[in-house]
Amino acid sequence: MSKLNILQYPDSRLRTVAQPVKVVDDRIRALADDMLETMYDAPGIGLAATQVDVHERVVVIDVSDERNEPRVLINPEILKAEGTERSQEGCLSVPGYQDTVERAEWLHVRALDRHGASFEFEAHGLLAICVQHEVDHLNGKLFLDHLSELKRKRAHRKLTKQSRLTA
Ligand code: GNR
Ligand code: NI
Repeated sequence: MSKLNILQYPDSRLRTVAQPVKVVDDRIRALADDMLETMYDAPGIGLAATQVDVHERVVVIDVSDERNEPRVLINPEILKAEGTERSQEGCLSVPGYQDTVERAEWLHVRALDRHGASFEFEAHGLLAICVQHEVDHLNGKLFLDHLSELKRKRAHRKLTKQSRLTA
């Protein structure tokens, strides 16, 4: 297992649309394990392959308090979304900035597991928020894209000032 480098805003590679995984093989399982290690180390509740510069549709999530419920979602699809809720979001690729985002509150999701088997589940609460946040990453989208233009521009100025200083 190894820890991977997390791309940071405004890196244009975060805008790449990830390709579906064709075969869930040892390479994909090793990627998922490295992503889990990277997520736990960060620490974060989710990570999309896009964030580690791999443009394939792989997501890892653990929203448990004990950090002992790793989930691997390959080719995740949101089949149904209902309701809306607003909550505070942050992102490992957008360090130092948090803001309120509106998301669906309930999801029906289908994905492949680490053996390539299809499974479905219902998500609400933090899990639903996280699934939507990670699927956005696979589509080249960031939570900042859900903010008003004014807020997005303010965030951009703050974040690019920050990365000029740490570059
Ligand atoms: O660790 C994370 N926390 C979080 C909090 C609220 C909404 C979404 C997230 S996901 C984030 C990790 C991350 O950037 N995943 O892409
Ligand atoms: Ni993120």
